[in-house]
Amino acid sequence: MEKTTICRLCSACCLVTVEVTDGRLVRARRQSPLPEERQWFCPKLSAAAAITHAPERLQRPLLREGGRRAGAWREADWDEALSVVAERFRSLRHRYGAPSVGWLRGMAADWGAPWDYVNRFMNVFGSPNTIGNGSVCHVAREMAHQYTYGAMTLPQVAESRCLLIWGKNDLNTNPPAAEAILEARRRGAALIVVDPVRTALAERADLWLQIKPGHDGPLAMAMIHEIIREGLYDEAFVRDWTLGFEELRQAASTFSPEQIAAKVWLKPEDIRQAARLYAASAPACLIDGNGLDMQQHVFDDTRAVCMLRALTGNLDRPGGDLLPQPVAARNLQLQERLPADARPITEAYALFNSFHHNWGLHAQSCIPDAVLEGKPYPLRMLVVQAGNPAVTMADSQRVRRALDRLEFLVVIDPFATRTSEFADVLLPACGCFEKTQLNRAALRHNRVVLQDQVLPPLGDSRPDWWIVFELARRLGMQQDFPWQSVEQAIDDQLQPSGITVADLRAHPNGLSAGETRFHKYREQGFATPSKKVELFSPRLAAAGFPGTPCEAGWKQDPVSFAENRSEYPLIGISGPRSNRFTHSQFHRIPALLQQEAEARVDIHPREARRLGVDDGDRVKILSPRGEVQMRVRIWDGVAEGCLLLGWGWGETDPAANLNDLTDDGRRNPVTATPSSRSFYCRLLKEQPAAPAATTD
Ligand SMILES: Nc1nc2c(c(=O)[nH]1)N[C@H]1C(S)=C(S)[C@@H](COP(=O)(O)OP(=O)(O)OC[C@H]3O[C@@H](n4cnc5c(=O)[nH]c(N)nc54)[C@H](O)[C@@H]3O)O[C@H]1N2
Ligand SMILES: Nc1nc2c(c(=O)[nH]1)N[C@H]1C(S)=C(S)[C@@H](COP(=O)(O)OP(=O)(O)OC[C@H]3O[C@@H](n4cnc5c(=O)[nH]c(N)nc54)[C@H](O)[C@@H]3O)O[C@H]1N2
Ligand code: SF4
Ligand SMILES: [Mo]
Repeated sequence: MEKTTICRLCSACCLVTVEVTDGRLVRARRQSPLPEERQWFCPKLSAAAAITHAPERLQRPLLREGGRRAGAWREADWDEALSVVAERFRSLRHRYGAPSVGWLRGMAADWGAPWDYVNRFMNVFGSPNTIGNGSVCHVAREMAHQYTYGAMTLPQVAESRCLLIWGKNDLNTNPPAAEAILEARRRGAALIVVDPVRTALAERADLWLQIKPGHDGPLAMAMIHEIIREGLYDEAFVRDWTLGFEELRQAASTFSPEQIAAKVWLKPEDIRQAARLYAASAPACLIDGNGLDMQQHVFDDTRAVCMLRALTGNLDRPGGDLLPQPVAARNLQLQERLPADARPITEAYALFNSFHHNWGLHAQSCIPDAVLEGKPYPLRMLVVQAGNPAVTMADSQRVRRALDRLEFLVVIDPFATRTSEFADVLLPACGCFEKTQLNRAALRHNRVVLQDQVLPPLGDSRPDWWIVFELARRLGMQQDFPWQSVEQAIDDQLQPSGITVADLRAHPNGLSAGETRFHKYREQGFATPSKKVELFSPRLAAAGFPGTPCEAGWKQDPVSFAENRSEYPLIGISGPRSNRFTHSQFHRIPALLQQEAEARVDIHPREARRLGVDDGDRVKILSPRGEVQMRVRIWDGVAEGCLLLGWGWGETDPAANLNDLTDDGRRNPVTATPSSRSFYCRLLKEQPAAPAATTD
C-alpha cells in the first residue's frame, strides 16, 4: 500500500510517498515536481525504514526504580505510567504551586499542533512555563522579521533573478528548497552566499562572502551603507512605506565597506559587489537561515538583514519575499485561563514572550536558571517532549546538572537519550509516520498540510497528542479536552478556515487560504504598530533597546569567550547540519554512518600546519566551559583561525558533545539567545598512548 504524508524526520516537512507492507514501512520517497535526475536526495528518508523500526525504539512506558543513580527501569502499562505522572503534577502544584512544573519542547522533530495542546494543558493546569527551543532555532529570527515588517517572509525563488542566501544551507537541510534554488540557477538567477564555510551552495555561487563567524550585523549594515550611498534603494517604497530611514542611514554611516571589511574578514569590493548585485537585480529574494541564529546579536543582526529586503523594494513582490497568508485557525491555547498574576520563568524576556499570538515562550535558557539558581523562582518538575536538551542546549554540563537537580523529570521520546538518563518516567512516543497531526509549520505560511498516519504505532508507543489528551483527562480537564480523536481536534482548530481533516486527506498537497496575493500592504499596511516597515522601531526604543540595529556603532566581538581570546585564539563554528542527521538523532543508524562514523573537526591546511596536526589525528578542543574530542579532517573550505566542529554527536559519543564547549552566560537581551554557534576555543593534539612496557 502507498500513502502520501509529511515526513517529520527533520523540520523540512517534505511531502512523501510511503510504501507499507504488513504494517511496516518498506520505502519512502519524496514527491518532487522535477524529473528524477534533477531531484535532490535525502539520505535520512532513504533510511526511514531503519529509523522507524530501529531495535532501540522504546515500546513500553518505563518507570525508574531505586532512584536515578541505580539506573534501573521497570516496564509499566500506560494506565500506571500516566497515573504516576498525573500524581506528580498534582503534588507539585499542591506543595509549590503550579508554576513549579515546566514543559520543554524540542523544535526539530515534532513541530505539530501538539504544541498547542501542551500549551492548553499547561495553561489550564496553571503553569505558564511551557517553553520551546526557539531562542536558538529560528524564533528569535522570526521576531526580527515581525518587528521589521510584521511577519516572517517566504522567499519567492522560482521567479527571482537573484538569490541572496544568508547563513542557510538548504542543500543539507531542505531538499525542496534546494531544488528550487538549483532550478533558479539553471534559469540563470544570480547567487550570493554569506557563510563562513564553503558549503556546496557557496561553491555554486557567483559571489561567496566568507564572513567572520558571528559578524553578520556589521556586514548587513555595510551593505545598507553601500545601497544608500549609491542610491540603489527603491525611493518610492522607502518614502511611502518605511519609518526611520534617516535613523538607519545615520546608523549605517559608520559601517562603510571600507571601514568594516577587514573587521569581518572580507574585502571592501566584495561587500560593494554583493550590495550592488542584490540591489540591482530586481526582483531578488533573500533567504536567511540558522547561521544567524544562536548568535548573541541575532535579533539586531537579523533586523539589519531584513531591512535589505525593504530598501530594495523586494517585500511582498513576485520573485521577492512574500508576506505569508496563513490559513485562519483557532488559537487553542487558553492563555486566558492562567491566573492574571502568573509570571513565567522567562519574565526577563517580556517582548520575546509576547511577540506572537501563539508562539508561546522560547527563552529556554531560563530553565537551568530556574532549576539551579531559583531565578526568578524554582522549577522543580519538567516534562521534556521531542527534545534532547542534555545534548542540544548551550553549556550542556550545566544543563545536565539542572536535569539532575529536578525533583521529577518525564521524557516523551521514541528513543532513550542522554536526557532520559535523568528521567523518572520515560514515555514511548510514536515516530512521525505513526500518527496524524496538523503541521503547525505550514499553518504559519500559505498552505496547511496534514501529517497523516501511515503506520500503526510501534509496540505500545503512542502519538504525542494522545499522551497529552490522556494526561489532561487524568488531571480532571476532560471538559477542556473534549475531543475523542485527533481528527476532531484538528477540525476544531481549523474551523475558522472551513478546512477539515477530510478535505486535507483529499488534498495531501495541502490547501491554501486563497490565491497568493502580492503587495498586500498597499491595502492594509504592514502588521507593525506604524503600519510601515520599521527601520527604526519606536516600540523597541521605548522598551530600552536600540531602535535601529547597530545604532551605537561597532560593538565588541560578539563571539563567545572573546574576553579569553589570548588563551583561546581559534573560533569554533558549530558545524552546519549534515544531511544524514537531525541534531542528536540517527547517529546509531548504520546506513547513515557509512560516510562519516564519528565527529570531525575541519581545519584549514595552513592552520593545521601551525597547530601541528594531520588528517585523522584525534584532538581535544577546549573552551573555558569544557572540552571535547574529535578527529581532524584537513579542508580548505573553512577559514584559517576557525575550527568547524561536527554537530549532534554528543548523543552517541559523550566525549564529542559540542555543547560542552558553549556558553550560556551571555545572552541576547531580547531573545535570550546564547552564542552557541560561534565561540573562541583552542586545540590540543592528543598524545598517542605510550606503548605498554611489557606484555605477559
Ligand atoms: N551548539 C549548537 N547547539 C544547537 C544547535 C547547533 O547547531 N549548535 N542547533 C539548535 C537548533 S536550531 C535546534 S532546533 C535544537 C534542536 O534541539 P532538540 O529539539 O533537542 O534536537 P534533537 O536532537 O532533534 O532532539 C529531538 C528529540 O525528539 C525525539 N523525537 C523525534 N520525533 C519525535 C516525536 O514525534 N515525538 C516525540 N515526543 N519525540 C520525538 C528524538 O528522538 C530526539 O530525542 O538544537 C539547538 N542547539
Ligand atoms: N539534515 C538536517 N536538516 C535539518 C536539520 C538537521 O538537524 N539536519 N535541522 C532542522 C532545523 S531545526 C533547522 S533550524 C534548520 C537549519 O537549517 P539551516 O539554516 O540551513 O542551518 P545550518 O546548516 O545549521 O546553517 C546554515 C549555514 O549557516 C552557516 N553559518 C555558521 N555560522 C555562521 C555565521 O556566523 N554567519 C553566517 N552568515 N552563516 C553561518 C553554516 O556554515 C551553514 O552553512 O535545518 C532543519 N533541517
Ligand atoms: S529533508 Fe528528508 S528527513 Fe527531512 S523532512 Fe524532508 S524527507 Fe524527511
Ligand atoms: Mo532548529
